[in-house]
Amino acid sequence: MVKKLSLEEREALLAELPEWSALNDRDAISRSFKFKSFNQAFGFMTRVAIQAEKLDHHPEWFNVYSRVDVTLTTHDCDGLSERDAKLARFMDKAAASMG
Ligand code: H2B
Repeated sequence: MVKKLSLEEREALLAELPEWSALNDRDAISRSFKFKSFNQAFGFMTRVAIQAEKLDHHPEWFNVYSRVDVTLTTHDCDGLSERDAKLARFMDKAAASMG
């Protein structure tokens, strides 16, 4: 069973990842990524998809042209877990390296 993040852990996570915000209506975090082109957005999604399979942890996301809106939550614990933290960190790094 996956453990939900404590209040302290959530606060630390949001401080560490300032581009992400907690949703009001769900126990989840979200971020909107903006790229220069569809090609970059899809390249980002491809990298994240491969990592998501490795981690066995998958994003909810929505793509329009060069924008990718992401929501992360852990269905197995019905809330936020360290798995979301891991994937969010990976996404931030991948997006920063898209050039
Ligand atoms: N992704 C997310 N976001 N949350 C989960 O709880 C989850 C997942 N569980 N990907 C995994 C797959 C699980 O369903 C499989 C069976 O390992």
